[in-house]
Amino acid sequence: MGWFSQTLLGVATLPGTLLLLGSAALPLAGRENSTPARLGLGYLCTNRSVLFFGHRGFLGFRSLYLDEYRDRLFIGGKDVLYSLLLDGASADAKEIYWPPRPGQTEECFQKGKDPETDCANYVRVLHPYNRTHLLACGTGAFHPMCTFIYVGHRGEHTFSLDPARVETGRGRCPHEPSRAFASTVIGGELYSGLTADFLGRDAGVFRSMGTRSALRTEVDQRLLNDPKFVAAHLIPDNDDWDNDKAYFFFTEKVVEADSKEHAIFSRVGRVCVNDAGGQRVLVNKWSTFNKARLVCSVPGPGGIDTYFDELEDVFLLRTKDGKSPEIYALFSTVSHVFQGSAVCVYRMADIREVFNGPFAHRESPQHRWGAYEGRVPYPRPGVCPSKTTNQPRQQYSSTKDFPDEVLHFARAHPLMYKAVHPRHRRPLLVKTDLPHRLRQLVVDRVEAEDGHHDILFLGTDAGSVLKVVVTQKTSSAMTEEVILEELQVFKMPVSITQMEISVKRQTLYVGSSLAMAQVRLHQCESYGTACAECCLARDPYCAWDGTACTHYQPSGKRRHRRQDARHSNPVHPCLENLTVDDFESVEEKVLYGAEENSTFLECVPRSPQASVQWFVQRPPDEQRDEVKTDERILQTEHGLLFRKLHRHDAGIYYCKTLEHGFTQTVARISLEVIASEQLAHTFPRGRGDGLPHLLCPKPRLAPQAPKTWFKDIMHLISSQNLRQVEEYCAHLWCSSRSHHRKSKLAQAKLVLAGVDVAKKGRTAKAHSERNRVPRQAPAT
Ligand SMILES: *[C@@H]1O[C@H](CO)[C@@H](O)[C@H](O)[C@H]1NC(C)=O
Ligand SMILES: *[C@@H]1O[C@H](CO)[C@@H](O)[C@H](O)[C@H]1NC(C)=O
Ligand SMILES: *[C@@H]1O[C@H](CO)[C@@H](O)[C@H](O)[C@H]1NC(C)=O
Ligand SMILES: CC(=O)N[C@H]1CO[C@H](CO)[C@@H](O)[C@@H]1O
Repeated sequence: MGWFSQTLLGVATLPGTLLLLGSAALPLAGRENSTPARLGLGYLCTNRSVLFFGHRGFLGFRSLYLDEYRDRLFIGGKDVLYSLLLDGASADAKEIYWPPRPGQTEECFQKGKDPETDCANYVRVLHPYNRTHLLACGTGAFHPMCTFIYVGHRGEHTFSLDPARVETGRGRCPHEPSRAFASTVIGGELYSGLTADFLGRDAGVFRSMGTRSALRTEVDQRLLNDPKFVAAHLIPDNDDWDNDKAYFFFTEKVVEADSKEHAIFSRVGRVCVNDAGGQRVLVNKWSTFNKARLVCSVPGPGGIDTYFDELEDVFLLRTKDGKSPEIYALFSTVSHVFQGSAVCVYRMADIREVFNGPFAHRESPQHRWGAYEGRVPYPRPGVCPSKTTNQPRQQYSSTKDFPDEVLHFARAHPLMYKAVHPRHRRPLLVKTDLPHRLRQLVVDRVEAEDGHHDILFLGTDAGSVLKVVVTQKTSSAMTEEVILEELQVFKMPVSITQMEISVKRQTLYVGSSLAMAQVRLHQCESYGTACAECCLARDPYCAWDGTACTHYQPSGKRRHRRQDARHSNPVHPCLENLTVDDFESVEEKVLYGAEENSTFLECVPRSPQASVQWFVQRPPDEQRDEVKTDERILQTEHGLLFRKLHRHDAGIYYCKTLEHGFTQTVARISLEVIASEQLAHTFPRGRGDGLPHLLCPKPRLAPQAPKTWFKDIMHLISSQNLRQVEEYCAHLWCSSRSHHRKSKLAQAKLVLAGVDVAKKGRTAKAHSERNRVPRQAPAT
């Protein structure tokens, strides 16, 4: 047991509308015409991802630490911890069983918690602690506990827990298995933002472990009002360690809003790492805590902005010096009007400027909030004690030396007056009318032929990950984004709760409560076998190397790489191979249709932006004519549907796609029409009233498909739900692989050849379709 390679299904439908910045719905000045998203889809049944369910088949995944130094992946789950070698086989996984302490499960149950879901030890904290140990904390059946895990030095694979060294986890780890919280280890101390009591009311920012006395925020709604913590990070200010600060990203209920419109705001809060609390005031409490609002909004008509106030996730794109990471934040709306998500990017310089700016102030709860304009005591609250504050005349070497006046002011003015606005004052990405919510965000900055691109991986609450490339237009601050892929990582529609990226390994680690998945960042060969297709995919990870679409490495030796992520214009990079008379270049498939019955010639372009044209050649005629459609012959998104086949429909059908001047024949189908008289002989009575038919396109490696029945397909098509057809096919192909020997039924003459058109991977989630797949031919 351990890692399971699994099918990764591309999803056929375009996932919602991508609003380019300032689209019609949310207009912005100076917008450019939007380019529709192009989906580059993975193969139908390839194993691009590998799943780990743990040794008991259910992981209860809660935490993850990717250790690129030791080349290991540490996972915290329900009563369990794992250590996996990143390059090793699953057999190498080491496990530590870590259940609640004796008696805790019963106590948890007696206090009215659910024994199945709550009364276990969910490992929620997993951080590197020092050179040999990790810090791990678990909920301990609503009785949090922490311990150190010995993981050894680099090159070793040891993994052990000393049960004698388990200590309390209160203020370090939540009681609940799933309540939002954030933590990080800085200098052997744990910084955490959470609710620290059984009832989930005592919210605060805590510091514990290490040798200094523990600190926390005071219980005061002005400081934190029902917060939901999302992330915690150390971000140094400058080279002086004394100025190091821990930043917390969270949402909370609003106290300062003058209007009642927004009940929740997103915040960035920070404390000095060397905060020691006050001497007479704020004893063992933070004396340097400040917070500011994080704004992510889109200007709308009539000056009414659309706000994305619910912070979902934060990703730090680290710079070399570590002081100015770019902060990518994923938000969703809590508005009743529409559902949507947005990604905003913040610069540390802007965040610091807000913290250096005026404090928010109001005389009394009846007054309005304004900027504090009086005298601010020295050292200014929020400033860390350092060489600057520790001058011969004013010796403030610790927050314990700060005058009471400073601490009183700090306590009364935790909030900054100005809000932090994102780069360019607008989101990088806005997505609305999505079928599911975006929960997690990871960013990879990729060097490509034409400069760098930000690739966003967005984890949904439906087990999938969207891969989106955001490109800065050279001429302006405008951005353009393209959804490259939607990867269905988990078959069940579970929420993705954590994602980590290894650029070194070109792998994404995706966690949901069920399992943990490793997913390759790219699969360039899936974009097709032509230069133009590779370029049209616009995936900065991929480029045409002269013979195939392969992973692009900027340092690679190959000179003549062709790629165009910025413009999606294949004409430029793939000039010589554009206009090809390739009518005969694809393999011909034979399809039999019964006269007077309906039949379907499938052809799905690899890109939804391509337009499709059908041509037919009716022997002995040499000429290819464009197929004329009418109410009998319909051109659908997925192919040509003959509602009632005539004898004269027989011929060779060509499906050609056109995109950005790039034309390509993607299917060549020879349609033979079986006359009604003939048909009566071929089908013995009782074999069904339909024509066995393979509508589903065959993936490359798939074996012969089991027999499916035309009736089922027609039923699905007539239900107007082509997505169902996709799902049906996905299930058919992905589930039939192991059974294929048996299913090589003596194929009757009329079991028709599959239409092996270019439908690579263009399929959908199969999970919900289990019950719909007929095991046998339907009875008549
Ligand atoms: C799936 O991955 C495994 C391990 O990487 C490999 O051995 C196997 O051949 C792959 N299967 C396919 C169909 O690519
Ligand atoms: C790491 O921390 C643990 C727990 O405090 C301690 O036992 C161990 O000696 C430390 N190791 C090093 C190398 O400092
Ligand atoms: C064009 O096609 C030729 C022959 O098929 C091939 O050798 C060459 O590499 C192709 N060039 C590009 C840019 O795709
Ligand atoms: C599947 C289907 O529509 N089958 C029909 C084919 O045509 C014959 C008569 O021409 C019908 O009896 C079948 O039901």
